[in-house]
Amino acid sequence: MEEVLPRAIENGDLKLAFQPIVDARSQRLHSLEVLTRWYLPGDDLVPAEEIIELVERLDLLDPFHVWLINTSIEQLHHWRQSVEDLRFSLNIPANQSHSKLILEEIKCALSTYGISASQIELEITETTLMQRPALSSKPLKNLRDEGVRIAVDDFGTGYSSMAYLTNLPLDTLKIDKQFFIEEGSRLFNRKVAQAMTTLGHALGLKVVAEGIETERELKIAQEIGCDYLQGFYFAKPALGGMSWENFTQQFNHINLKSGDDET
Ligand code: G
Ligand code: MN
Repeated sequence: MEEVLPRAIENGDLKLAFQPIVDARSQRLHSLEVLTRWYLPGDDLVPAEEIIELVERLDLLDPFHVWLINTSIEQLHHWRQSVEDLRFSLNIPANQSHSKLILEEIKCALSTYGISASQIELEITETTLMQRPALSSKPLKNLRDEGVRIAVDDFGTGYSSMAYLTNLPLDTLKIDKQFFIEEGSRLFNRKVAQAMTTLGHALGLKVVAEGIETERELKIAQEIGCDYLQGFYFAKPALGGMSWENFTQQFNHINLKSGDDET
């Protein structure tokens, strides 16, 4: 795999999958999270965490992110002909040293297709964000000055400093799926998810509940007051490269009338 990854990026063997994020009240489509998929010959799927781990180890972060940004924005351009205000969320740790390249690449791809920066959100895991929080602020501010939104991903799994969380330029808090997937300690997780939602709102952020798989979990996340919902209840991540009409046939319980749900 180590030998083939650089070529996989060049040859387009990496694919993008997209999973909807839905407005909690209207159940309208809010945006799509973009996820990387790599199928080896024989159709074996390399787990996403392994791709990222390999990309980092082989020092391929730059070419990988250039590929990810350009391929995503090209897909956004195609689907935008069906949904004008479509938004994408990209998993890119743009608080780190290569943030300048990321910003330039995003600006360039957006201008090629005439897409607004406000249609792009970058998701950065809580763990990555808090590794060197003092250094995160400037690159994130540069991105936000361009209009790109910033989300904290997998919130609740890392070690957030409340002081930094208050000061970093952020828009969205994505509460990790483990707090919504119902198993055993449901009551405890519900209270914790509620507290995290309150915290997110106190910080002026939009709150996304990840891992919504059932109608009960949907109800809980709505009662708690999450703004947006994501999970298998609505759709699993699915490959792009097809018409919007065919792609959205894989959605469940999503209101596809064009959205006016703010931001
Ligand atoms: O770390 P991040 O939140 O970006 O993770 C997204 C991953 O979560 C994807 O790989 C996706 O397949 C997975 N995922 C999305 N929705 C659900 C869900 O409802 N249940 C479970 N178990 N996993 C989910
Ligand atoms: Mn994510």
